Amino acid sequence: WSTWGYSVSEFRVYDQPLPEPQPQLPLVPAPVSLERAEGAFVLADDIGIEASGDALDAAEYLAELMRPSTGLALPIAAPGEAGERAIEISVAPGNAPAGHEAEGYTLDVTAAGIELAADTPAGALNGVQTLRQLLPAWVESDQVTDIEWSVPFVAISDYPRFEHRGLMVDTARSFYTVDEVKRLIDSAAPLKLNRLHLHLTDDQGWRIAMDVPAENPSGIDYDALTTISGATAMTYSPTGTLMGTELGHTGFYTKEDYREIVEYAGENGMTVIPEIDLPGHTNAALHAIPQLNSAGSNPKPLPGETTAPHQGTGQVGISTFDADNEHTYTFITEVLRQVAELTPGEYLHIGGDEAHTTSHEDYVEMVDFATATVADLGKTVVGWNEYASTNLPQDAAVVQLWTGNGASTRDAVDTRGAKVILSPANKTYMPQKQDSRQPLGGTWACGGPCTLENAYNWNPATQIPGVAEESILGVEAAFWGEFIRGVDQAQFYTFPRLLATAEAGWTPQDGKVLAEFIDRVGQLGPRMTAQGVNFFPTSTVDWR
Ligand code: TNX
Repeated sequence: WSTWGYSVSEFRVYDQPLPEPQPQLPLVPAPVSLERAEGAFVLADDIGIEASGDALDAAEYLAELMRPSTGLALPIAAPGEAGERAIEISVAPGNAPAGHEAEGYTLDVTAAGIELAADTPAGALNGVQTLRQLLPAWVESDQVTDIEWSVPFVAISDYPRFEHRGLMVDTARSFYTVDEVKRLIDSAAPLKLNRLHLHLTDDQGWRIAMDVPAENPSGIDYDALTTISGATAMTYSPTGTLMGTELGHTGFYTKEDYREIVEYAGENGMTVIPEIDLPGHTNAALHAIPQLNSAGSNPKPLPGETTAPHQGTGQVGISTFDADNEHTYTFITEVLRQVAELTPGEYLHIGGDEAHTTSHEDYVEMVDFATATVADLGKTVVGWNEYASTNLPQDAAVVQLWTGNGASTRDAVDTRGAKVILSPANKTYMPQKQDSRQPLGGTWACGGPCTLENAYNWNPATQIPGVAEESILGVEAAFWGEFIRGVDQAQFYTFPRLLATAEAGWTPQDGKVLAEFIDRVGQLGPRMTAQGVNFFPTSTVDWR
């Protein structure tokens, strides 16, 4: 008895406190199925990573993540050649949980080693992100850290609830450099988010370089989009007060820059979805291209101004292309063609929101033209929910819902076979205040603070009455840029609520328990700190 540390007389069965619930592992999003066993696999100098099938990218991603902090060599070897105790990553048919081949994986950690198995490289990367969260938080450090590197024994079988788990970044109101976008990708990828939606154009700026085509009968100077409107940004509110704490950041991506983002996102399991917003939110294009300014185009000068188009205020719904101007269609065709060329992914987003100065008839004419153009380019079109009222291509359109009761979105699902991305403002709008300690941001979406709990407590399958789970492509956090300047502020508003959106996109509804989520978020604090993610210290979370 003495080896157990107590004597028989101290051992009272009935008045002992109940055992503490088993502490949760710090996994966000929570996996579909997780079994734990007592003990942990301890990494040592002799550990190597074995890659079989198409697993090399995942193996290298893991090695590059672990080498700086562990100081281990972690050589990558062929199957069976990394010694007795290895991390084995296998990509082969039949590995993933049945029915979840695209992104599912299994992860088994035992005394014998670590085995990660998936059907696809995307599934293997998802498993790597889980393994990452099972390693000590210091794995996020870029300095060698002298601790015991261990992974708890687990058997995990996992796959996403939805195909689309996105983050939208508004680069138009305030610009993010390529390095800043990479930092945002670095902080989103561990959450298994797999789509990066870049809002590239708006009233206040145009962020993607376009070439002047060889054949250019309309004489449009496409360079001016960025030489003129790549040098503007969101600055003041319509009443002239400074939005945010500093002037909006200006800039634009060259095509080279943009390809670099697409590639980096791809390495991190994220597909880039570019958005060219039209026919509203087009002030920056109207400002740069004289041919687009004709009788039916807007904006009008704002009160107190004498010249149009105006730049740089937070006013929305002021601008539109002119449906009766042939250059409108030449411009849309050329821009979408060049953007499609830059886009290996399946989707092209054409905005379509808040065209408040456009008649419905003109709106439909321009949006129908744009959606047909995207279809001709071999891409699937995405647009904000306003565009659900147009003649969307059959079985080839995605509606991104941000506002309203979803009636037109439901119609588009029923009559056009559209799929839906859910970005309801009151659940997924990141620049809204989390609590009153956040100085910037709006409160309109939630009628008060948009709390972490609020961002967690919803069910995508019941969000739009009459639109079932099968029609939901996924969820997306929308990070609008009126108030926000740079990555530090971006993360301060996006984290930790982005964790709630990531779990809404991944974890089955019956696996979601708010109290457990809040506990796991608290456990991820040190990890985000070590990674340099400037998260907001939400007051309801016990941050460790
Ligand atoms: C509405 S959401 C917009 C954006 C703003 C956002 C926040 C949507 C499709 N359009 O232009 O940035 O509200 O103010």
